[in-house]
Amino acid sequence: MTNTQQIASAGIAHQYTDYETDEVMTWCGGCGNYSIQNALKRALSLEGIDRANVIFCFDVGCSGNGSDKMEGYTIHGLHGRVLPLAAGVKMAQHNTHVICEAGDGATFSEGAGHVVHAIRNDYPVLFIHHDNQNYGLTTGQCSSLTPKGCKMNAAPEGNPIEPLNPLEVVLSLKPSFVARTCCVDTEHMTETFQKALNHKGFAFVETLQSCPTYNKHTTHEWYVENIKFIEKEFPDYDPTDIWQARKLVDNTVPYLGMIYHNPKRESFLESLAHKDKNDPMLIDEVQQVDVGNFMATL
Ligand SMILES: Cc1ncc(C[n+]2csc(CCOP(=O)(O)OP(=O)(O)O)c2C)c(N)n1
Ligand code: SF4
Ligand SMILES: [Mg+2]
Repeated sequence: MTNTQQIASAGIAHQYTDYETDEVMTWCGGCGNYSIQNALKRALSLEGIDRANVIFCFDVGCSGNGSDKMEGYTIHGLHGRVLPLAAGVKMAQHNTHVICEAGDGATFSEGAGHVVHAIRNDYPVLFIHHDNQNYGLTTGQCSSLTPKGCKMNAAPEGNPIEPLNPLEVVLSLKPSFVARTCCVDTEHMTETFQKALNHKGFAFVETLQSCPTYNKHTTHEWYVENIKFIEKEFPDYDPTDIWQARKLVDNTVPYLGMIYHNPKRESFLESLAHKDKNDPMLIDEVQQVDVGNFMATL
């Protein structure tokens, strides 16, 4: 059975596809965000995850504008601040899938401090990093991931600064799940998101994304020509070996696949197990309060 047939037989695909809206489509033609969102919907359908059991947390940016193109429980946070928001949602809703999406500007510039602590705490969240190597929504300025020398808005002579290597940063933080995929391969993205949805801790999915309007260096065509698959290139690659992972990402070749996985790490929720016997869990602290009288005074 093909993936498409499996999705149809899963019976819930319509939850992710039957969405009509009067909102104006704000993504440019050919933007990588379309296929990323499509792959995420496919992954959720294939995993049989009911839309009622998912909360989507979006950062600000073109990637964040996915929030009005998806029906379900969606929250649109502040720029660079979606990770603490998503962690808070998960603390209050342990049994709900929390999916968090943010751009490279949000993740490695404005919100760089938050990604450190999200990984350190291993919050059980699927994090999709939309890496288009620029500030798309604000019309193509350099982010901390724009390659040196690229001519961008506000840097017409070329970016003078060396970029960060996002996966070097992530791997230095002792993560539990790191994978890389790319918007030009829907099947690969779907499978990667499926794996990440089944991880019990923080799943960092580096998603290489084309931005045809402002990113003229790593284009859709460039990715099609340059992506390589870890499984094919390195049949003996061991994703549980952090040093192998660090060596793999110290490279400009966009190798796709499972880069690092530590299934033995105790997840954040497991580390809270002792609270069951002592304090209430956060979700138990939420009380229903009638605010009617208060509202009447406003
Ligand atoms: C704290 C803060 N700083 C700056 C902005 C302005 N701003 C909005 S979106 C954006 C760039 C978004 O880039 P990125 O996070 O990479 O997302 P993309 O649009 O590329 O998907 C900026 C600088 C803001 N809204 N809030
Ligand atoms: S500016 Fe770039 S990232 Fe934003 S919608 Fe257009 S193509 Fe996509
Ligand atoms: Mg960006």
